[in-house]
Amino acid sequence: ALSFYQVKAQSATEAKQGYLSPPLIKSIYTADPSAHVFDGKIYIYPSHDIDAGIPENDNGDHFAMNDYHILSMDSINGPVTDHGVGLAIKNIPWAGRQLWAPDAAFKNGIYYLYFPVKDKQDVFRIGVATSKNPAGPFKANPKPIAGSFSIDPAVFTDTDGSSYMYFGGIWGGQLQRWKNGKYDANGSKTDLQKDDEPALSCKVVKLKGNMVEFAGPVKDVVILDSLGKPLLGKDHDRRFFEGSWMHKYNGKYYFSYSTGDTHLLEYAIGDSPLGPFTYQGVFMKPVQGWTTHHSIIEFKGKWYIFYHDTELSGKTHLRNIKVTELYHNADGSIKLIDPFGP
Ligand code: FUB
Repeated sequence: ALSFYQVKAQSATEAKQGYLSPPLIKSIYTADPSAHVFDGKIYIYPSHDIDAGIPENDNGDHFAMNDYHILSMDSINGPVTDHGVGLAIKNIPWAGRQLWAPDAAFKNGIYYLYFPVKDKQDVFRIGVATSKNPAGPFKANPKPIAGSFSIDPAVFTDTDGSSYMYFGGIWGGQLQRWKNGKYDANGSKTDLQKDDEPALSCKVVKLKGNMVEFAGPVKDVVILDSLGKPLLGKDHDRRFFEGSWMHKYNGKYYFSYSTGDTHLLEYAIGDSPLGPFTYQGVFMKPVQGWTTHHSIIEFKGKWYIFYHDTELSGKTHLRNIKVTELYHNADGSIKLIDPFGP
């Protein structure tokens, strides 16, 4: 059997040759692109992949990143500027290892960079760093956000100015080890291991106006199927794994995520940023590489998805970010994207 983080059908050797889009930057490896429009320009907050010489394992230890580079673009097909190191692990007082997928937000003249990293006890927490410049450099707060855990923060600010953080990831992201509200170091390495019970949910929490604290309790992002039933643990083709994102379109809230071991990007729609959400389907087929992680923005009247694959390296931990247009159909559904398209 293939190992956990091994690339399957979409491996470098088996991948089809034609790619829908080219890498946005070739000088460094980048992944997990969280894109935002700040000051009329696109800023991208990706992971900065490196080869730390750590063998692939089921825990994702080979994703051993040490810093973030912030990128920007004036236009979708224009040049990409690398603003250099925006935050380094050595400047995060509480960090141990593995700077994983970040996100950013803006409020009242301050930019916020949210990042997951393992603390010195090897437990993933979410930290926050601030800057007056969207390109950084960012200064990390001395402690992680109180009450935070797991990985992949995605911060969405609604039209009423309220901000919400979605976060979590199972398997190497440790979400399953928090099932009783406390970290269980001896807990499952994968998921709840209860196939016929509801799958673990992504988490959501409202942020205080200061953007650095949770305003209330952490809640489940409930995804129901068309019959109103929760997705089950065995439903690896549909259940949440990691890499959440929220966008609002025509007054509806689109919660999107990766199914991880089945390598799909999927979405669910709700009437509130807190859910519940109704499962809709796949909107992006598997990319080359094990992980798939995206963000969605509107820019100058069009919608775009930023994503990654492994076109440059063929290695699952050395990824490169890409962008392509995303279309909402007349009925509100998202048109399926094939990364080897058109
Ligand atoms: O980049 C490290 C991890 O891989 C991210 O946090 C996940 O979403 C996956 O892309």
